[in-house]
Amino acid sequence: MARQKTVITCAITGAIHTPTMSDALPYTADDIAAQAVAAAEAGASVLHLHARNPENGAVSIDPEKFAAFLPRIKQSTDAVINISTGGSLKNTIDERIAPALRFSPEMCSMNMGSMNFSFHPLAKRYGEFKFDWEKDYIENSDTYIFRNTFADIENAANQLAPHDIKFEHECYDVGHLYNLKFCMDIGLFKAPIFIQFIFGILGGIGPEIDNLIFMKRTADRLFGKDYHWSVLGAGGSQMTLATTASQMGGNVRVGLEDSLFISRGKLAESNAQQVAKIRRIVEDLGCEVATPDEAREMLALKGGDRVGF
Ligand code: KMH
Ligand code: ZN
Repeated sequence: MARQKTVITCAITGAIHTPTMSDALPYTADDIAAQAVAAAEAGASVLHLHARNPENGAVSIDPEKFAAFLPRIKQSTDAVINISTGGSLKNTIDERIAPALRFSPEMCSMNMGSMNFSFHPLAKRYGEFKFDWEKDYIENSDTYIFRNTFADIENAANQLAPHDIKFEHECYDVGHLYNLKFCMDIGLFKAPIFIQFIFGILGGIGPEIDNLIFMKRTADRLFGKDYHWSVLGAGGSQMTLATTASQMGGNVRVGLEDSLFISRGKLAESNAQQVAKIRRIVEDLGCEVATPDEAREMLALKGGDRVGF
């Protein structure tokens, strides 16, 4: 049987890293659009997008901020657009899904459980910050609860259902797979589902290969053949876990949202550089990278002509 091609998702900017940590982290609409297009040209078939305040790089879930770059990305690339619904640890689920409701993308994220979600240890690495908001934002992340209750998930799924959006089910620990199974059993999500196994977030499961095998085995037991999967390793585990996942038949996610580095201790110059690296590894090890249309077919997406931007 032919081996399934590998879908590379690139997560362009996210909500964890701040401008002080890397000059490459995009936060203006121009830079988000340019880096997204370059990542697609380098081999990413899915672009996972957050928005930021163009003045100071602060995280934003304002749909207007998405409006400043979505049409530009669509004009220049055929890649699948995936809009985050998890982009703030401080807002309600209704506020977080507003961009996806307004722009009706082919994909959006769906976070599958409530958890601690912290990056406060990063604060100690930087003496000075480019912008006022950064230090408190990072330090106070030890007080954040990333809220995704069953009621929140059901509310988001019901509001988004008419848009026929495929979810990137973000699972940060093994319990989240059981949450997802429960939600499928009550009819909230339909197969084939797409699961993003996430490793290395403080508050979630750690980035060991043993844990990847455990998550995969658990998902096999719960979902049988009715699912596709991808791996996101945060920080230093990004490339190792992506490489392992691709060799296990899974898909991969890279991007500056998840790691600012291209190799140990060396900052990445761009999102595209990370995509090019994982593409090279995947191809050298005998797999083929999926085009956007191949990703659409595999994940049963509605098509780029049915989005709202
Ligand atoms: N930042 C990642 C660890 C989302 O956007 O909904 C998870 C994420 C969540 O991408
Ligand atoms: Zn994200």
